[in-house]
Amino acid sequence: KKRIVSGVQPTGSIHLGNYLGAIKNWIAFQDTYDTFFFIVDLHAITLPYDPQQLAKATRETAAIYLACGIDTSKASVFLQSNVRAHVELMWLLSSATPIGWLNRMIQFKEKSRKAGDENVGVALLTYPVLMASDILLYQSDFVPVGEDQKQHLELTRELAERVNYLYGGRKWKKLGGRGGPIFKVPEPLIPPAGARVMSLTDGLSKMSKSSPSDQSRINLLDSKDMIANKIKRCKTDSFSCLEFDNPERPECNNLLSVYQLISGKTKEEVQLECQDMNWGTFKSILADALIDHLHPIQVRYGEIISDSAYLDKVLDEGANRASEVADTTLNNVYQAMGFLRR
Ligand code: AQP
Repeated sequence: KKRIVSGVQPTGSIHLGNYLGAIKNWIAFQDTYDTFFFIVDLHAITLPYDPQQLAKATRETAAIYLACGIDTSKASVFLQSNVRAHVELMWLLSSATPIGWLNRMIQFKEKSRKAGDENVGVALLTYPVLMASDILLYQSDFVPVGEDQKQHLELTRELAERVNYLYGGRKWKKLGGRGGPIFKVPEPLIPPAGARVMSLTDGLSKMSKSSPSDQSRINLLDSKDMIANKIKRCKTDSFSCLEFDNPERPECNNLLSVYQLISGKTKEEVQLECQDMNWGTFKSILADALIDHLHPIQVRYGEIISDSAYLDKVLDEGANRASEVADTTLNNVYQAMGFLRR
């Protein structure tokens, strides 16, 4: 089976964008691929954060994965920080990463500009090296990536090739290794069109955990009333019918796309069903569809989060399974780079 790894940061509450753009796709992947889904808690400390919030969000995110339908008999679910190899490999990879590669990262430039110099730690710059470690440890074939992570995956690929060139092949064989490439070079898996969910208050920016306005997103755990209220108040326009793909109507395109993804209908079906509706009618249909879709997830979430022994057991087992694969890769890298092992 080909392998896929992916994760979400526990930096806030999981929203509809994380669900439609990532977690929901994972459910389909777990039947076809060998899947590793982790909660990327180590990435969540690259900007100033509250430790209590991190602990809470980490458990919540794990419970949400399971509530959404990640099946631990098929997928490995674990916390990134529970598999020590992630940080260890990161150090080894850092030595092979030219600093210029990191300085060029758009996300670093944007986030550091926003955060201000005082708040920018070294980890914000080296974040892509940890991400490379997350992926390369598992010899992943594919990594699902949104637009904003494409540049980081490209760096991962370049780094894999560089390490293979510097330390792999005959040089590694001379050190007692099997020779050949150390890392598999992963391919991006571009998610289905329409999976970029935009803010409810501005159709041109993406729905995001870090937006200060809770009105801008539907959180997966929002109550029925909150969902209805957010959809009722979300930004629309004054055109008379509803349509996809009109660049002058980003909010309309976004809300129709969300309805399409949540209802499981095709774009054509949604277009036909909704084109003559006014905003009031459509909004109430959309709110109901969201509430109906999220309700069973929220019920399962309630059961899982209140059973901490179960959640701990799942995460323990996931970390053990992941460590087996990760440690094999890590030991190979140590050997190829010339370290003597106990
Ligand atoms: N709006 C979105 N539409 C579709 N997919 C999205 N993802 C995030 N936002 C949307 C996808 O969710 C996965 C996990 O993302 P992450 O936790 O690594 O952080 P992020 O991409 O930076 O997402 P957020 O929630 O918007 O966080 P902040 O506010 O910190 O930037 C990824 O697969 C991502 O593509």
